[in-house]
Amino acid sequence: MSSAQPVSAPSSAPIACDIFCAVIDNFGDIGVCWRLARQLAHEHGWQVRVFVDDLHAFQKLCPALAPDRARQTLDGIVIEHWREPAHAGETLEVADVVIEAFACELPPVYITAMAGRERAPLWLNLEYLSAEDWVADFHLRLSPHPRYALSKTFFFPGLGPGTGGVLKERHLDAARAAFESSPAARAEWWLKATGQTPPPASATVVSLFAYENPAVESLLAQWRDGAAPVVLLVPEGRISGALARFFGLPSFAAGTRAERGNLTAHALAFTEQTGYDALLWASDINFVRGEDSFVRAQWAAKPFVWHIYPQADDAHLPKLDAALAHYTRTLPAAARHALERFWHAWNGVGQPDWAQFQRHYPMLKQRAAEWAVELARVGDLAGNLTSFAKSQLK
Ligand code: TRH
Repeated sequence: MSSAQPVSAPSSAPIACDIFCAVIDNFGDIGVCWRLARQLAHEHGWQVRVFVDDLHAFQKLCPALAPDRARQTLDGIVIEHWREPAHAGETLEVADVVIEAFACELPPVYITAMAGRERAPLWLNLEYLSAEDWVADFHLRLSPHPRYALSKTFFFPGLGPGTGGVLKERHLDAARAAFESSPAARAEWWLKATGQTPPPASATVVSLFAYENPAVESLLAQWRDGAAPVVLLVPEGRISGALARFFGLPSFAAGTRAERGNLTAHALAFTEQTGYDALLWASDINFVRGEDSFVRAQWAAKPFVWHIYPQADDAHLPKLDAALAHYTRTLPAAARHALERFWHAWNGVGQPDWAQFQRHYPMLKQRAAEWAVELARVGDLAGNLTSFAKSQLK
């Protein structure tokens, strides 16, 4: 767990910030909130408190957390177990900046206290990430409260100019460069994650973090029967059952290693959040899902395949295409189509064609590196959020 010191100490008292997070499912809600909390505290010197309703999901990302404690401090951040919708901590000290993550609805008692505060806090609704064009128009729009003299500002993450951007720690590129340039770091990572030495350069290393996916069986078979070796790294989770079925095993729990034809697969333990990036750096291609791992794959600057969070009525498909439009913008048509087809197949439309995807690998790799530079121009979300907050709190 990092314990970085604030790099830019604020000139006066630190800005106090409360983040409210309701875990809908999986790890993305708390994953995004915890990453943001750490950046606000460690990079911007804010005094952060996180209210979260599911400490068990949180503990998976942050094993140092005690899931039975109502209040604790970790990494300089106060964590409150948000036990019921009305709960708002022992005291009603309203922060300067209040972040309502993903429209989770603040406790009514807290909103009343916000309205009663001598100076109204800055109230931000942090939205889910979408790459769609409308996001830039809605970013920073205000929504006045129907009863109180309070307004909520919509803060939209995004992949394009005029949006809030996505989270990126200041140290991230340096950490990646250090890992990638150190054979010792790589060897140490492989030993810890798989108990093995790193595979030879002739193997394609693939990390696989996904929801249950009907396309996985076909893909596993293509890897098994392919001309070149594939080494698959699978953190324990929702896709593990499909791996077990494919290999005829009772389970595919952490520590399992299985081999068929040209495919070797390792089941990995789910690591704490700060350890996840190294898995992306150690791989040639990353399968990611949801929101936070999708962003991390972009910063890893390797070709990746996104399993988007499925929504009713296929509402997620335009979002998938909007992300593809950004990511593939400068790719030649053949490589762009191969990537589009593969992403679509991985999200239920068509069949994945690994050989076609692989053919364009060098081009996709180059684009992944360029895209990471382009995306960084939108600015880091925590930095964009703190600049906005400072402009409002002046
Ligand atoms: O877990 P996700 O699917 O999360 C979500 C939720 O479903 C949420 O409700 C939805 O709205 C959102 O997606 C869009 O995927 P995500 O966002 O990638 O979060 C996973 C987190 O888990 C991320 O912070 C990385 C972390 N992680 C680890 O800490 N260790 C690991 O070993 C792995 C594989 C992931």
